[in-house]
Amino acid sequence: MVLLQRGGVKRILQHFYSGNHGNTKSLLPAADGAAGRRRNSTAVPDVRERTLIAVKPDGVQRRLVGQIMQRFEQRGFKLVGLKMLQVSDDLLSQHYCELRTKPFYPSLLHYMTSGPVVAMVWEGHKVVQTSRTMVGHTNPAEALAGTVRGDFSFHVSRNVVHASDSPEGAQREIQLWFQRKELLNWDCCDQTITCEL
Ligand code: IDP
Ligand code: MG
Repeated sequence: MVLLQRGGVKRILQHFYSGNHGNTKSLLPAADGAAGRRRNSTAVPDVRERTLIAVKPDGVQRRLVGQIMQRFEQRGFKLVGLKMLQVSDDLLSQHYCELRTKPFYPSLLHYMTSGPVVAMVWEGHKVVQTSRTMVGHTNPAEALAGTVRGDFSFHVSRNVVHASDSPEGAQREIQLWFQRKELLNWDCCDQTITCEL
């Protein structure tokens, strides 16, 4: 067995964090050189991507909140915002501004204000794209089994959950639904296990 001196271990860690190790690129920011200190969060911004997920009134009424949250936790994403609210018409009209001219818009507003919604912000590598895959097709009749909509719904008018559709859209929606102080920056203790090789 080879015993590594302290300096040697440090050099090897720096080598790995800097990405100079073939195909095994770290998803976390570069090390700052001091053991135990927080790493520079600007090196790989991708792990800080955020998305808005909301359990719609039908999902809350059907007590699906726990199962839906569990899927995001299980996937390894980090919860950074969570609240239950009765959504206002004003918030919804901004949230769904692109759908204002659709024939189903009035019934969509009625549906979304029919009871409480549980809104969440999840953070992680490619969380927007991955969440859309996990949530499934807008129309549950087209959604694959294994997706939230594919497992818990069958009609587009009651599709259980919302997920932002792009990083830009997510940013806009998060600002709409959450105040800055309602979002927490915290270190997940399993981060190096889920994000690094
Ligand atoms: P998305 O939720 O998958 O992003 P969007 O096209 O953005 O889908 O539509 C927003 C929401 O409007 C849907 O999740 C669904 O609740 C509702 N919606 C979309 N299309 C229809 C429809 O044809 N009939 C009724 N409701 C619809
Ligand atoms: Mg949408």
